[in-house]
Amino acid sequence: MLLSSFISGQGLHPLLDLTADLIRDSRERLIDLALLDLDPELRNIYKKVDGDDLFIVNELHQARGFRKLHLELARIGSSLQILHCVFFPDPRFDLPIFGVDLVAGVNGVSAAIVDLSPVGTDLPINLTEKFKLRNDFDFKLIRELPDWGNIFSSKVCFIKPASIDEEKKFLQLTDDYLTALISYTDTVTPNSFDSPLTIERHRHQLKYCHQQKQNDKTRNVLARTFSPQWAERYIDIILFECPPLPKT
Ligand code: BLA
Repeated sequence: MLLSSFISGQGLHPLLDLTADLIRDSRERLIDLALLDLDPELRNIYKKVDGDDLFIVNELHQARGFRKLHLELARIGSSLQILHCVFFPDPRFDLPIFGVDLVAGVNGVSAAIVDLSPVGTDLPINLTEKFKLRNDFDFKLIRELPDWGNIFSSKVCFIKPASIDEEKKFLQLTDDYLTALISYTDTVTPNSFDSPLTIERHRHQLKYCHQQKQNDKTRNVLARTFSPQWAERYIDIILFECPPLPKT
């Protein structure tokens, strides 16, 4: 498979393909969207293993309200496809962390999770009420969160889609969360870097990254395909890096 066709989405499971389109379209609505620098070696990763083409494609941006918008599409192993996306807020803004992870194998999507994760005790009430975010999801196969998943909100949806209709419903939910977050972002005015509120939100982002790093399923897949050292570095500097707060 050509890298160009992979980037454009061809050869991906339709739910991953449509979710990537949705994320890219939503990202375009953010103010001051700009590309973030990334080592070219980590932007497009390609490897051939036992005749299989492996790709990881990373897109990294920033925007008003967000220190890092990360979308990753990966084909790892002969049949595993992954969409990973996290919008990390600028801690000066009272915004939750948007995250979505889709894992597809030979038997379709096995894991689909989407959340707006709090960076305080709970999600901002103005966000949940104004946008009527609900959590009475109607999916057949609700999956149980692992122990490290205590970072997610009460609005988290973690399922194995049971049909194409359920895949569409999950895509709609992802759209609802992104639309709510982006509209809400425009209404938020930032605090200063040294505000106790900013420091507390930064602490929650550190915790989010720390907990996500406990996900051995991600680590094992990367370690098997590349190497344990490579996997550790990739998780630390691309997936869940959380730099210290700037002084000004
Ligand atoms: C599960 N993540 C998984 C699984 C794999 C990966 C193989 C198991 C699938 C299954 O149980 O059906 C692999 N995910 C990856 C890899 C990358 C990735 C290799 O993103 C990146 C290169 N994970 C996230 C984010 C969330 C997340 C942002 O990266 C949530 C917003 C959640 N993934 C998540 C959860 C599980 C999972 C909760 C289930 C873990 C478990 O059941 O123990």
